[in-house]
Amino acid sequence: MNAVNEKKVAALEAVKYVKSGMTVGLGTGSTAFFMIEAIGEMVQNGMDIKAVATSNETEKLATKLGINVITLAEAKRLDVTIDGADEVDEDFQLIKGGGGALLREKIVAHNSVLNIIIADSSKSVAKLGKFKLPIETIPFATQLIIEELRGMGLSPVQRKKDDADYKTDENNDIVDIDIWDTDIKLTDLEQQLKTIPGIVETGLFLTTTNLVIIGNGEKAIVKK
Ligand code: ABF
Repeated sequence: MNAVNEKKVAALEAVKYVKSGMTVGLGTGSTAFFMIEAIGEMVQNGMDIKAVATSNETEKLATKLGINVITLAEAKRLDVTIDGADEVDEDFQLIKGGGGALLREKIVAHNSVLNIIIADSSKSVAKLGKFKLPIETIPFATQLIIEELRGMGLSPVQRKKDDADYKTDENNDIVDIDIWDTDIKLTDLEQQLKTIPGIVETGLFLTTTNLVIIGNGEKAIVKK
């Protein structure tokens, strides 16, 4: 079973948790794409939901599919958020941000009652870090932050897109770091990074997730 089908399988299982009248957080990325498509169909069939998008790309897709997209301020609290991940471990700790949406994704997750992560089987890992950890930084500080991260032995690389600096929806930079060889506890690493002025957010989602749905072949494995 290829990854695309596994993404679909996970997405279709996750949307079972969406009920009429709910306010739903819509994630970003290719797995979230299938979830948003499925919710679009549910709306076409009369389901009444409001949605908050975690990126401009997701907002565009959801609006095109006829989903009622509102702002986070209008939503206040979300009933359920469904999102992808780059890596998920057995303790539901995630690396996110490969798609550059980590800041809004973490804000939406923080304001959601139930957070569901959907992924194909390749994202399920024993240890986080094979995927480089994205860090969102304020452009004013990015170069000095890179120096400081280099001094911590984290091999920072500023993300590029078409030879220019990649910019997030908030017009910030992304710096990808290598945490594979660090033996720092992830919670301590998150704390250390967040004390560096100019680092807005990290792609470590250590405590936000309630449910993980992994597409494995034809099956959706639901982990609570
Ligand atoms: C988004 O989904 C990002 O945080 C994460 O990097 C990405 C995973 O993308 P995909 O589903 O395309 O593998 O939430």
